[in-house]
Amino acid sequence: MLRPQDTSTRERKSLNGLWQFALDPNAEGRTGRWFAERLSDAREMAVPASFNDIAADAPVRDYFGDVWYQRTVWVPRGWQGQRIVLHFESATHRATVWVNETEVVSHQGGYTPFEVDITDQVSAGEEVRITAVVDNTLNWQSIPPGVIEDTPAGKRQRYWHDFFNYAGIHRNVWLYATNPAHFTDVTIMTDLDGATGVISYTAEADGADSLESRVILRDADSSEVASGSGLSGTLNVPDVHKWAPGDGYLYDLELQLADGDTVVDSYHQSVGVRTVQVDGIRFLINGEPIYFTGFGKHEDVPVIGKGHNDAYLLHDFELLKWIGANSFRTSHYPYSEEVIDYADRQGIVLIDETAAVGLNMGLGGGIFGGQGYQTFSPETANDATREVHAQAIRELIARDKNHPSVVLWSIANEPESDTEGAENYFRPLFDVAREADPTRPVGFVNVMLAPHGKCRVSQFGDVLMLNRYYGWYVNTGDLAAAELAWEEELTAWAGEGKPIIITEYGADTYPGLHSLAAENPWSEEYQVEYLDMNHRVFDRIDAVVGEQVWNFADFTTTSGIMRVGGNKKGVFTRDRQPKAAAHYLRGRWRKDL
Ligand code: BDP
Repeated sequence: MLRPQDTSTRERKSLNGLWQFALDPNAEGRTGRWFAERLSDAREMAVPASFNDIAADAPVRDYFGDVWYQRTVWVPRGWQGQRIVLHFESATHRATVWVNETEVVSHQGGYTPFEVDITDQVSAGEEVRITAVVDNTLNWQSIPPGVIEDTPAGKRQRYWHDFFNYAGIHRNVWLYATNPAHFTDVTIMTDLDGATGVISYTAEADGADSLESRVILRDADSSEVASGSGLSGTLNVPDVHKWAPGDGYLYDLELQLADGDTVVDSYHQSVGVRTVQVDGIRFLINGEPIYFTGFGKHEDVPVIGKGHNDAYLLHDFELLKWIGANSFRTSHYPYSEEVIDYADRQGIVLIDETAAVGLNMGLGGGIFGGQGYQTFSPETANDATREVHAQAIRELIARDKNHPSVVLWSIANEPESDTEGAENYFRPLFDVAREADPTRPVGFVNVMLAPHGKCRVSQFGDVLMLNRYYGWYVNTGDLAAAELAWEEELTAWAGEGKPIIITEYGADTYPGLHSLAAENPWSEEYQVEYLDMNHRVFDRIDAVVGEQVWNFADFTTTSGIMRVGGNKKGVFTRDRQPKAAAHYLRGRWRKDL
């Protein structure tokens, strides 16, 4: 699938803005054909945004089930004879869409795009009604998983991940037009031959049999540097300007379908020329070792929840630069494509993660209450779940395969990984990822419950990604004991001979809470001491090639006795003010100061 864009032959119309919106607590809308007319009893809802925090209304915030979005749109009159497509960048966690009374598409998976050709349902110059029912419930066959339980107080949605189940239409919605003959996909792979960049491209097109296909590569100044013909080929760029961490240099590859001198479809794909490789315990970009500095993040801001917002995007990247971070992980789901594009342009390195989080019934007894389920079983996470998970991996890679910023796929966060069930579940998923992308390393994020010697899934990964909380969940307040225990475990992992990225370490910190006794958890001083202890350990172990603090900013999660107004492990507060740890990290990461 290609991202909608405006080009000399393509045109988009944004459907962002205010839509009609209605909850459907009795699940009547589908059988009652709510799509067939204007939604009754509707309020207005912002798109893109999570719906949860917009209304001052607890039933909206905690709602689970179907919600309905509806709006009308005029199909531009100039689109006569064009192929017209309706495109959602995401709908969390699944959606079915109608154009007028015709059902046109369904999609599951809350963080990847879907689209449908609606040429036959619409006419240029006429108004159409678009209705989407979005269902945010989580079950054992969704990624992430969850369960709806009957309680004396009514039905409750439970899930096992530590962030709020924000839902709705979180990203852009587009109507766009192309020529009936058009490109449908392109895959770029890049390599280096000395100072020459080697770009291989493979495009796919529909209705293009009698057309000529060609490509033009331009540098950042729009000067042509190479060209080719055919749906696939290789371009060489002498003295290439490589994409590298901190240097988000991008070329533009224009794909053209031409009928003689007439270009009928033009699509622009940005290209960063770089290589990624794992070599023993080193992680190499362009043959040079990288040490990852940065964070696990969330898409999480006041009022709009997980809705994409350009201002926060820019501000967060400013803060990354300020603090000296070269990378982050899209914990715990694929982020908006705007984020990935911007990372490409800023030279920020990404670990790109699926939404497979919370597949672990061993976790969180104290945080989320006893679980009472077995993670992998015919009744819980089963073969059908694995197929949904496989599809989530394929859709993530299909969406993000051409982004130079993405250097490593994370297929899950902290799943159960110390059982035979886990091994059987995950082995084929690594194959799915490698088949979808033979060029990037693949891994998953290991949890503290499956330490070295117990984990049965790490053997499949190219890189070890570890989340550890020595000095927080264990050895709380005793950093000396934590340091010894942590170094012992990490030394054992180092014996695997793979690069290790510490993808989470962190301490909840209430901003403004200070303590002279530095070993007083929740204080700003403790967060600094805790991080410093971790860094002493990392610096003693060669195989550690990265440190990503949990978390960039405080974020909203489910309520619980271990959370005070959300998860407070942020180095910045939710409104992006620095805690003491931010200044400490800046001192460690900004080598230029
Ligand atoms: C890890 C999870 C992360 C949590 C974090 C924490 O990967 O989502 O928010 O711990 O406890 O288990 O803060």
